[in-house]
Amino acid sequence: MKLTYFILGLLSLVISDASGHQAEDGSSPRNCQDIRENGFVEVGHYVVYNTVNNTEEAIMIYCDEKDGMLQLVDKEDGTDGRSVARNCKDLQDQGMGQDGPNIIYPYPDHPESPVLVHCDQTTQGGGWTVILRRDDSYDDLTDFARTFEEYAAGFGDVNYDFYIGNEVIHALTDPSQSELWVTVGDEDGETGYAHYQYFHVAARSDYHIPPYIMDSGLCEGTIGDGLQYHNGQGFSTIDQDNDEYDGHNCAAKIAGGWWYRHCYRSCLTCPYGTWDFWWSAEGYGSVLSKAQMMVRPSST
Ligand SMILES: [Ca+2]
Repeated sequence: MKLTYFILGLLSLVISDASGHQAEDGSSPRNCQDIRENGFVEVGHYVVYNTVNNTEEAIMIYCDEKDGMLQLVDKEDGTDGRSVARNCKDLQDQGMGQDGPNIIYPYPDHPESPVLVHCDQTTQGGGWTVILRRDDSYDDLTDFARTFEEYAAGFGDVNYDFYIGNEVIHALTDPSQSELWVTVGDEDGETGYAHYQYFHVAARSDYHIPPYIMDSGLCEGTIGDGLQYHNGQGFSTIDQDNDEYDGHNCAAKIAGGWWYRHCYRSCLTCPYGTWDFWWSAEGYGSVLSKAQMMVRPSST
């Protein structure tokens, strides 16, 4: 069964990547019938395209055989058989364990809403959904001086530097327990990691409670615990001050969204080429040129 899913997973990715996904009349496949007319007859997961708000959005559906034809499967729960992969660990468990871009459905209240993410299926057994990547060696660097709403929704390109968005991070880390894997690199090529057995970002909430409160714990690795100082803090951006520094918005001065306190011991969203792009912990401190954060459901 695993092998079958793996082969079909590869097939669906081929469809999603190749120009050959277009139907004979030049349109993109919208359902299993289009897939079948494109010459695919295997049961499995396929990428099709739906028009949402006048843009084409890729979604993954499951096509089963019925009366000798590939069709959408109507499941007993009334859903149409779409993949239920809520994160990259689910994709790995379904046999779609390739590194790189893939589609997940992270929102339990909106299971029809796809999100394009980058999966790491290699590090420490894989199953990781990347939530942040910075790398100053890319040609076109993404600006991380963004508004609260931009940090909520996410920005950048999952193939390069990006922030997946606080709504997605909340969905990925709540309510079940999640692990976090942080890697950093500096100008001299030195790299290190921190593995948190616990990482959680709370809901957006209202103005009585700071939004997207972060908590983390049980850290081991080579760069120390740069998040501990920020535990329990809400998320601040250039246009929304949720830090503990009265009369001062840390994010406005530093220009990256983060869980500032008074102000920071780490900031993995801060501008490239500055001292603010920084990870500091007991026994470690470095100005960075690269950083990545990724999460997966806790295995314990
Ligand atoms: Ca403040």
